[in-house]
Amino acid sequence: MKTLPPALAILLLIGTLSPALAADADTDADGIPDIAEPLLHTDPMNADTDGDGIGDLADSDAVNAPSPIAEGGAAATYRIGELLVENNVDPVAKKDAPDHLELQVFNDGSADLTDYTLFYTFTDNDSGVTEAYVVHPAVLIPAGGEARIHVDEGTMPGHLRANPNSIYLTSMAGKHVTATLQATGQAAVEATVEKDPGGAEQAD
Ligand SMILES: [Ca+2]
Ligand SMILES: [Ca+2]
Ligand SMILES: [Ca+2]
Repeated sequence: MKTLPPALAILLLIGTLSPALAADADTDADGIPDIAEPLLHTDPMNADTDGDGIGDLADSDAVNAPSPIAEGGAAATYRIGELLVENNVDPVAKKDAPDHLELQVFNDGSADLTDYTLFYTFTDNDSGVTEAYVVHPAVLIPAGGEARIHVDEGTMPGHLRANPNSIYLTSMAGKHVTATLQATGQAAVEATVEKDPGGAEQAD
């Protein structure tokens, strides 16, 4: 028997139980009602939550993108500095910020870095479940300088939208987190960090 993508199976179930709910709002127009996206751990505001090019409805693993990172390449002219997943600080307000993925990138090259891919993963230490996301941040990393990429509410420059139904936010377990960055033609650089158990905390 052919297995259905998880999204289709859930939609069929909801449609069977409640035809009215199945026709409910679908903000990102990906074919999955807003009310069903949390059940799939997908984002109601993103039609391709894991960024792998396959929409949430058809994606057999909608929050686990295959790695887009290529082997080899020229020596990287960039490197990852800090990789934070908790105890974030708002540098402007100098106050605690809600926990989120934050990546500091140094550009040791002579040209601004704009065309690069970020691949990040969360693995739940209790369940062993892994989520993986591909993003192409529109964040310029100046030649000889640095920039910070935030994955959170995504409303400010340098900030990308986080999936609100990710295990990063919904599981209380500790997590192993990886971030891999690659510019076209150059070797990838990777960093890892452990997130303590207790879930993602809001700022005090
Ligand atoms: Ca939707
Ligand atoms: Ca979606
Ligand atoms: Ca996808």
